[in-house]
This record gives sequence, C-alpha cells and structure tokens, in this order.
Amino acid sequence: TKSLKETLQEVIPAKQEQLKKLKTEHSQAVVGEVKVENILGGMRGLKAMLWEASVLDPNEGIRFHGLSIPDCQKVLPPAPGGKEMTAESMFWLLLTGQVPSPEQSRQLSAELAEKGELPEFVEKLIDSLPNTLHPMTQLGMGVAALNHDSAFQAAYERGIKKSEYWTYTLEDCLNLTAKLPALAARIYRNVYHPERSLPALDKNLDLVGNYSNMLGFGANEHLTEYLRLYIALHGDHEGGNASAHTSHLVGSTLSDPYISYSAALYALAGPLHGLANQEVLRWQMAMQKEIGDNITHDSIKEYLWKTLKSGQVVPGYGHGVLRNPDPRFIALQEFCKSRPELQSSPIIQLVQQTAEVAPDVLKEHGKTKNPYPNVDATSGCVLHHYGLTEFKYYTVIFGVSRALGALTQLVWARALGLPLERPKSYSMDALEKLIKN
Ligand code: NMX
Ligand code: MLT
Repeated sequence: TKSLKETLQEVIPAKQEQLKKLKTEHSQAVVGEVKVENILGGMRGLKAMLWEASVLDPNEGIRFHGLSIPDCQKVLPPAPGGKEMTAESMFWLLLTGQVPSPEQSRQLSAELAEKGELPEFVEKLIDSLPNTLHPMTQLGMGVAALNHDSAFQAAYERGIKKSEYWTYTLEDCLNLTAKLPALAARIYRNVYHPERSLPALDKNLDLVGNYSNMLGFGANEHLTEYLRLYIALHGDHEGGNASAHTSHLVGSTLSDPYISYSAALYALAGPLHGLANQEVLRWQMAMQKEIGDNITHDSIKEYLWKTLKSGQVVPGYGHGVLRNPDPRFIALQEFCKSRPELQSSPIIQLVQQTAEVAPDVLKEHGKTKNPYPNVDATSGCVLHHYGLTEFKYYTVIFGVSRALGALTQLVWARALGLPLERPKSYSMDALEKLIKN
C-alpha cells in the first residue's frame, strides 16, 4: 500500500508538466476581463487564483477534484464502524486527487495520531490565556506557536533547493493537521470545562474520533459521526474564500504552514465568514425566545424582517459565489433527516422552517444576490442538539476542518513553485485616470 507521500510524489510530475504547458502555450490567453466593479467589489468574480483541490460552481456548488458531495459520501472511506467519510480520506483526496483505500485512510489516521501531541510549551501557552479570550483567537495563537518546530523554516534556514520545498511543507502540514484536535480540544476544556482532565490521544482512532473524544463526546457516536461529516465538508471551498485565500497569500511569501494557517484562522474568525457559524445559532435562539411556542411561517417572516430592518444581515444566508442552496447545507440537512432524534429537535425544526421562509423574504428585500442558505445556516444546530452548546466554540471546529484544504494548497503551491502573490492596486484618482485612458 502506498503512503500519502508516495502517492503525492507520483502525481506531482504530471501537474508540474501541466503548469509548464499552460505557461508556455497559453500564457497570453484571455479568460476574463477586469471591470471597475471587480476592483470596487471585493474582487468578486475575478478569475485570478490557481487552486487545485476544488472548484466552486455558482449553481451546483463545490466539487473536490471533480467529485460532488454525494460522490464523496459514496466513495470516501469512513472510520471503522462508521458511515461518514473521515477527515483523513477527504485530506487524501484533496491532496492527491485520488480516492484512498480504507487501508490507506487508516494508515493516515495512525500517522496523524502518532504526531498528534502538543509540545509542552504550547500547552502552557494555551493554559495561560484567560478563558474570556475568544476560542478562535486562542486557536490562531496556538497554531502560530507551533511554528517553533517548523521543518520548512528550519530547512529554509539551512538552505534547500526550491524543488525540495514541498516535502518539508508536507511534513509541517501533516504535523499541524495532527495537532489541531489536541489544541482545539484543550481550548474547549480550558474555556468551558476547566474541571475536566483531557484524555490522551488514542492511537487506534481517526482524527475526528480523537477530537470528539478529547472534547468529551467520545461516547456519543452520533455526534462523532456528525463531526466527521462536518469536518470533511468544510475542508475546502476553492481558493477565493477569505480563509483559504489568506493562507495562500501568506504562504506565498514562504512563511511556513503554521503561521500561514494561523493568519487564515483570523480571516475565518470574522462574522461574514466562519463566525457566521456561531451567529446563526445565536440568532435562531433569539428568534425562538421572542416567538415563543407559536412558531409559524408568519412569525418567522416577521422576525426576519425585524433583523433586516435593523440593518443587520441574516446570518447563514447569501454567498460570495453560490447562487443556489449550498449543497453542504443540503448534506447536513440530510444527516438531520436520517436521524429521528434530530427530526424532533425544536432548534433543528426551527432552522428547517427558517430555510423555508427566508429565501422569499430575502428576495423581497432585494439586496442579496443569493437568498439561499449557506452551510452555516444549519451546521451549529446539530452540535447544539447533541450537547455541544457553546456557540463561541463553533468556528474553532470550522478552523480544524479548513486546514484540510488550505494546507493541501500550500503543498501544491510549493510543489508547483508558485510565485509571491502581489496583485496591482489603484487609488481612486489613479483608477479615474485609467478609465479615461
Ligand atoms: N442578509 C441581509 N443582507 C444581505 C445578506 C444577508 N444574508 N447577504 C447579502 N446581503 C446584502 C449585502 O450586505 C450587500 O448589501 P450592501 O449592498 O448594502 O453592502 C448586498 O446584499 C449584496 O451582497 P451580495 O453581493 O449578495 O453578497 P456578498 O458577496 O457581498 O457577501 C456574504 C456574501 C456571505 C458575506 C453575505 O451574503 C452575508 O453577509 N451573509 C450573512 C453572513 C453569512 O452567512 N456568512 C457566511 C458565509 C459562508 N461561510 O461559511 O463563510
Ligand atoms: C467557505 O466555505 O469558505 C464559505 O462558504 C465562504 C466562501 O466560499 O466564500
């Protein structure tokens, strides 16, 4: 059985060749135009980044190396005894473009569990933080501090050839992925359950099995399975989203994967991006409180209008690229539908009812280009139902997941020798001159 590194080593030459051909034969081909609206509108719609692992179609949603979410659910190996694809199998697919065998996926689980412990100084750093510091801030700090042991940074200092960059980057990316559960679980324990002791990593468990166990939910197989699905689904969303793009930008300066991904986490921590995760549940609970027992489509509609009229966005709705309901939202809803205990959960029912009403309200409101739910509209409510009720923690789980895609691309960026990212900017005066010319 080939290891992840061996598999990657085999696929790299063909990709390098593909890039070379694109550069030599198509460098001057035009694939789009730059309008002033792109410059003023957060670069929305601008085709300007290379990203290997996934491509987002505005109508169909995400495909990972061409595989849709239902395809992935069919072919990616689950954990022993489970049904949902593992984080490892998604990571393997994202990185190599190939579906791992169950044995390869298990081998990767064993490798990650082996590397999963935190250095003592990082444990001490996290333990020294006040429990009032947002869990995302803590996660970013812990990830950045792990760069103390960066293989890439040490090798770069020693002086290595460009063709060797990717192997050290891969080493860092595997180490970081492996350590994220222990780091994220430690933050959860410290902030919410300081009386608990943290279980040691179980070398027989997959990454998310260990994460769930360290969070204190190891006995809850339903939640562990949900976390596997959640983490695999949130792994990658092409390159332009704010967190992935940040990691790519910082990584392009040859900052090591730890500090590159730490920067990405702080992009994820914004309410228009990953923090919508926590905002949705906070907002749905406030709605539940205000409406009381008599929840109807009309009462939800009224609450939606109240949110919009107060100038706030409806969290969990809209998207920078998608123009249809997010297939990740659909996959999580399907998970809910397959479990009777979730179907009878009031908060899950409320999320479902809101999704029935909100698109029409947002269309009538007339601002958002996409009135449909995104993944954040539903992701938190299952966590809440199963007892992981601390909203402020939710984006940390997203942060554990997004590493899969962002780190994958860092390996590819180094394997392909991608350059420093440095777009051209203009002042408004300079732009006006450009328009006149
Ligand atoms: N509720 C109210 N107004 C909205 C919403 C919404 N859910 N979505 C977009 N709009 C407004 C938006 O604020 C903008 O208004 P203005 O012209 O006054 O600035 C207008 O509609 C046009 O925005 P769009 O071009 O449709 O959206 P854009 O690409 O700029 O932003 C989001 C995308 C995701 C930031 C935006 O839809 C939003 O704020 N959604 C709510 C927060 C959210 O769910 N974020 C999570 C995204 C997914 N993720 O995991 O990262
Ligand atoms: C994501 O998963 O990153 C979000 O859906 C936001 C995006 O794609 O822009």
